[in-house]
Amino acid sequence: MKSMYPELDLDLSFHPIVCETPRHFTREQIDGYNEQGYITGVPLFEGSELEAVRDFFSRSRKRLTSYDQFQAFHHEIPELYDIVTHPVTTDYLKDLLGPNIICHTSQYIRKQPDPNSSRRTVYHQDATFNPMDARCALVWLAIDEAFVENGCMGFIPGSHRLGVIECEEAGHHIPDAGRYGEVVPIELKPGQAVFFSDLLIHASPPNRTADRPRGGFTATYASADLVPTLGRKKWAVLCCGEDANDNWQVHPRPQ
Ligand SMILES: O=C(O)CCC(=O)C(=O)O
Repeated sequence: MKSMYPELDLDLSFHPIVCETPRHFTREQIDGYNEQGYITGVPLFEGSELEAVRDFFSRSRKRLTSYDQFQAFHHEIPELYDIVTHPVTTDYLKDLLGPNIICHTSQYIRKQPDPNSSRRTVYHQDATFNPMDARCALVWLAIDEAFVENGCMGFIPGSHRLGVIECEEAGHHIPDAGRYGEVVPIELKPGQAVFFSDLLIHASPPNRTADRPRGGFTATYASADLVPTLGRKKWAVLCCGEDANDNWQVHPRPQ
């Protein structure tokens, strides 16, 4: 399979970012996104703001499923709403997606330390999960320090330019992903993020440390002008600008 929605006529090819005058990323970073599919080491949260974010995820552990993750609560939980709509993040995103931006998906994964762990995230492309053209940008925010031994993300640079690749039903796994290039580990300090294309092939290995949890929060963003083609509106949070064509079922900030 190539998409969860084979019945939809989706454009699942990469369209390079055209940004005449980047205001937050540098021109080199935008060119890097087009060439490699990502921009890493972006500082989003620092100081007391970072402490508050880490404290929120620490308090939210009760929400974790048996897979050590929880999904799509950013329209229900004020703290998550505030994280996905934070102006530092959305300012960067404006260079990639334009002035009107929604966030339609989010996910927190806390990889628990376990020297015997086999819990990996298999190689996949996020565009295969979405009922829309491949125009989304993901932001993966490190809640804890993320490094190779505790299961940081691994990217195959340039793989986004291949479009969607045949994958298995289970986890949308791309077998033998190594044939598409060498994996680059994305090591990050808490509060730093990596921005990446929904077509980039990525995965993360198990956390085999004894005592270093690896929490990471991913949010998926798109231009509000992108139309989700499900035959009905998909819910989203409006992060900046407007949804002028009423494409999304926009949720207000939860109280
Ligand atoms: O946090 C992880 O280890 C995996 C996240 C991921 O693959 C994704 O958000 O698409």
